[in-house]
Amino acid sequence: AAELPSTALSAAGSAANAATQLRPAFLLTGALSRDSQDLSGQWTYSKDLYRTGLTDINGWVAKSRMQRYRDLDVATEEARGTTDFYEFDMDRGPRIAVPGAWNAATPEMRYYDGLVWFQRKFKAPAREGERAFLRFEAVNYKAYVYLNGKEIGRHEGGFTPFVLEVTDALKEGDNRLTVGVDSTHDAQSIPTFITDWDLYGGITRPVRLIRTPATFIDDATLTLKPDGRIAGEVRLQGAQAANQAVTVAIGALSTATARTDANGRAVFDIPAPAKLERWSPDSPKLYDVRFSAGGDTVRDRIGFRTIAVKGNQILLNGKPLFLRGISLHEEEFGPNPARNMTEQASRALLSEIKLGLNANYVRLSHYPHSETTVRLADEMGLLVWSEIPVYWTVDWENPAVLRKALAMQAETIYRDRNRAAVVLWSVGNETPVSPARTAFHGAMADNVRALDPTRLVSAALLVDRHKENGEDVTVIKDPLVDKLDVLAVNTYAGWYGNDTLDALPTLKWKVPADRPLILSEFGADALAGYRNDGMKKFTEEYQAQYYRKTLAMAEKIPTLRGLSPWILKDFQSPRREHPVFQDGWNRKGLVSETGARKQAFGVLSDYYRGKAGTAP
Ligand code: GCB
Repeated sequence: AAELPSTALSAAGSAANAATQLRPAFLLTGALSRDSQDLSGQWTYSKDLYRTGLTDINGWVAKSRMQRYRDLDVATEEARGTTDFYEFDMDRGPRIAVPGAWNAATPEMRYYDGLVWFQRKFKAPAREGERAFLRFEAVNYKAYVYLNGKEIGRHEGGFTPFVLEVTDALKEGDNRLTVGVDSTHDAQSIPTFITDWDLYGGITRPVRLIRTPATFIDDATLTLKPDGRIAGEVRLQGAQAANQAVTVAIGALSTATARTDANGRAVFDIPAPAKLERWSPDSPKLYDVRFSAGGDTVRDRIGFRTIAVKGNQILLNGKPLFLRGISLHEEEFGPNPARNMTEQASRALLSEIKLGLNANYVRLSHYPHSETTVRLADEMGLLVWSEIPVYWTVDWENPAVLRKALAMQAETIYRDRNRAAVVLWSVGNETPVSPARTAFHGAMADNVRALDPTRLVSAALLVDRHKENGEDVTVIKDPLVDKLDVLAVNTYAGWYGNDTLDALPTLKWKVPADRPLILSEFGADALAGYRNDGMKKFTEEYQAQYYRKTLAMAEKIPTLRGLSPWILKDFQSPRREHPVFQDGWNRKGLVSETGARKQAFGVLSDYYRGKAGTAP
């Protein structure tokens, strides 16, 4: 979906069809193993709050004097004494580190929400017969990409990668890359303009210039089948893509060859390797895999495991599993975060989860996290729940919005489907039940299954609490459950309501007996260091006791197969403006934004230590 999605797709449309339509023109899934030029570093930027660089108000404003993407050096033009007039100069603009959100660039940029132009120059030596692509790992939220003054493509969606071919636009020597980034969210964006986290703007993840041979491997994937065989698919693009021999080598385990069809697609069905070591959180074995075809090779490190649901059990490699997890937003460190997920930051967060909390699972909320994080989860042994930000309210009736959601889902699945860690695709979070919303999510669930039948589908649902014969009963009243493999609910009894904490273990849960359930969220705010035994909200004591009581409640749900409480770290949220306790931060973290562990951290860590190794 390198283009802004435009064609409407009816919610009733065939999912398999949708899956084919949703394949982006280029994926370059093996990008990280390829010959590439990292365009990270200092770029210049120019604010454009009125979007003058993009709009021409009936010719009233001469657009050319505002077009930041023009291939010219304004200072040189001025020195030449031109009569043309420019109201920008990208070369002399302020500097900013890419990747990274602009919010940390200067105090005035912290709350800037709108269009910003970014530019950098780079040299690209000509390479005969090769193709060139720009791969953006994420631009939040819309991107308008120009190379040497020419529009190369656009993209919508702040957390997924996109690839644009630049073979013809690239020049020998200096190239001028300009990217307009619009962070504005509206009623038709995903997410919309209301969330409970900070909507950062900018080129938030790395950008690379990638070279490939004329015919190249665009996509290559392997999965372990339930019978122990390994299924694979490789897609070539280019003039020589048809009828090519493709080879895959899985470490020293196995080598297989297949030929591409007329569309450049080769499929593999590899006999069960005798000595396959399966991937699991306890033993996150990854194999070095090499795919080659013609003159092209891509590498990946792939783990092999199965995931399934049987009755109300979740089975990993055929064995019942309890998901000892936590929810996670991307890193926000200190008072002026830029949300740039470095490998070091990601490793520190995942270590705190795996080693500090004794967890085997992480909910990567509420959007696809960086590729670095998902790859580290593979390497370190943490199962992953992955979601796209179809969150709270979305314009359910609008086919164009559905199409955006499906495209975003497809980009996520194509990016991560070689990651053994990822076991659950979620199609939504806390969306109020209505027929239009259920049809929307249903289409998403069908789309996920068409794109990836090997993983489980879930959604974080709202619960319904009512009195039944004098008892306080919690149920899931949501027709979407029919579309899900694993039920998941967010519950905040004891925090947002008036429940006393002692009441929590007495609440009755009436949930389907034949389906696994996860508590995808529960949590309470605490300001790190605020201590008081009087069980006041926002104290560490209250949060710790809330965890004890909620865990006692959870123990009584017979189909409970996992937990991902809300949340590892305090995170910025413009909705949270209590001046004493919040000050712009959601305080439900088990650690503060600077990493200080609160009392509840120990409660959950002890609980998970006790649970480790015990099947439900
Ligand atoms: C939720 C949302 C999450 C919020 C959390 C809260 O249910 O899914 O994004 O941050 O509650 O703190 O209220």
